[in-house]
Amino acid sequence: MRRVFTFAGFLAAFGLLVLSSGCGKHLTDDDDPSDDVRKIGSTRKVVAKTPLKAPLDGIISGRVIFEGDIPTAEPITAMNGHADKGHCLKGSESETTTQTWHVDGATKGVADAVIFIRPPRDKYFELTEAARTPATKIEEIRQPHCAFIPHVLTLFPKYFDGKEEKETGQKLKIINDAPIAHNVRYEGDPRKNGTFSSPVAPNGSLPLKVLTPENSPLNVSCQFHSWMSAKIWVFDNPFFAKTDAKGNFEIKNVPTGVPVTFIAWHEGKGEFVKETRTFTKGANPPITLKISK
Ligand SMILES: [Cu+2]
Repeated sequence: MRRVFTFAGFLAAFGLLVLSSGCGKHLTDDDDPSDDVRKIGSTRKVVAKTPLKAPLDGIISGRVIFEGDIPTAEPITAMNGHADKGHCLKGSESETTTQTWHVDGATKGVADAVIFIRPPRDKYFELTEAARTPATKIEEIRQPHCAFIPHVLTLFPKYFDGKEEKETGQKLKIINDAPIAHNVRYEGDPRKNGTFSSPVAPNGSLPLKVLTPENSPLNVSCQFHSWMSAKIWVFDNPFFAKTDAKGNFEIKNVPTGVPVTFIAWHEGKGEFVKETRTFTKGANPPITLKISK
C-alpha cells in the first residue's frame, strides 16, 4: 500500500506541475525552473510575472574583442573520409574549417557572439505593437555544402503578453541547397522545442517552423555529417543582436530607465558577460566586451 500512496503522491505533484505550467504563467528560466516555480513542501507555486513598463527608446552598441592569441580555424579532417567529400570540399573556407571561433585578425573583433537583455526575474518585457513585429518574417538556415549557414542564428518568433506566448509571425525555413542529402536535428528544452530530427532532401526544404523561446540556444546537428553544427537562439523579445564579422553589435529600441540584465554569449565560452545595467534614452556609450578562450 505504501508504494501505491507514494506513486499517487507523485502523480498528484506531477499533475500540479503540468496544470501550473499550462495556465498562462510564464516559465522563463529553463535551466533552473526553481527560478519561477518554487518548491513548497510537496507542491509547487508559480510566481506570476508583471510587465516591465519602460519607454523603448534606447540604443545599445558596442564590440566584442578577443584577448590573447587569436584562435585559428582548423580544417575539418572528418570531411576527407566521408563519401560526400567531393561536394563538401567545394565549400568556402569558412564551411570547411572549424566554426566556433571567427575572429577578425586585424581588429580582433569576434563574430557570432549574441548580445541580449533579460527583464528582472518577476517581470516580462511589455512590448509595443511595433516591438512585437520582427524585422524579418522568414529566417533561413541553409546547407549549401556541408556546413550550416549561418552557424549562429537568432529568432524572435513569439512574445509574452502577460497571459501567454503569442506568435510574432516570424518562421524558420530549413533549406538544403546541396545535391546531397542532409539531416537537421535540433535539441532544446523538452517543455519547449523538444528534439526534432528530419532528413532534408537534396535541393529541398522543410515546412516552415515556429520555434518557442528558450533561455539557452538550441543545438543543431546533421546526422549524416557528424561535424556539422549550429546554434539557434530563440527569444521572446526583440532586444538582441549577433555580432558581425568585425565583432560589432547594435540593439535599437531597448527599454530605458529600468535595470535589466545585460548578457553576452559566445559558443566557445557560454555567457561571458552577465551584469545589471540601466540604459538611457538615445544612443548609449559604446560597450566594449572582452572575451578570451
Ligand atoms: Cu549534412
